[in-house]
Amino acid sequence: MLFQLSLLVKSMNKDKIKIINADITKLDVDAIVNAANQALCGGGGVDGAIHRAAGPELLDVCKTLGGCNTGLAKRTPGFNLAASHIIHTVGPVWYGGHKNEEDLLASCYLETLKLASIHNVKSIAFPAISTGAYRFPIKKACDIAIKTIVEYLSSDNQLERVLLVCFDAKIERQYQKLLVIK
Ligand code: AR6
Repeated sequence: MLFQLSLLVKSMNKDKIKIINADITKLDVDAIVNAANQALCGGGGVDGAIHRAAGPELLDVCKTLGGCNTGLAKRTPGFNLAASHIIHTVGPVWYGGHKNEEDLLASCYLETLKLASIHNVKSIAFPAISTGAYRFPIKKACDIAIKTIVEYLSSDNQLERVLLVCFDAKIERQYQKLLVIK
């Protein structure tokens, strides 16, 4: 699996994907992705950080969106952020792998990328969705993130830069293993 992914990554335009250690709220990209909950009402982790940095208008707009199902995505403006767009996606809670969690996580990345394309986004930053409060195993989550992004990029000409934002050394190491570029 790891080997296949590495080959796949090597066969595409690798420069488009970058792994960075950063606070996602500080990034100057067209869109940042929020690992939200179904109510889209703010929370802890990256969701809390994004709401604090974007300002209270974000919650006001989120409240009008009617929530978001797991595996889907909704867009708001970035308000006080440098990013023009926030794409809120709801990752699955990990229940041991018997509740379609892997497909739902892949769907988060895919639906987010599709929505980004609709809004003409050229640069986007993803946190490691579901790997915090939702307890998705890190290796599986990183595999799914990279595989889904790489597949999407292979048929998309619009996105120029995808940042995989790490807040945790284990996640950074896992992404680095998958994106070995020699
Ligand atoms: N920048 C980048 N990544 C971050 C940041 C940040 N500022 N803060 C945390 N992370 P989590 P989930 C990383 O728990 O697992 C919320 O309460 C973090 O290290 O934010 O999808 C929501 O409202 C981890 O790798 O999201 C939901 O209820 C990753 O972001 C629930 O948590 C995701 O961790 C969603 O849980």
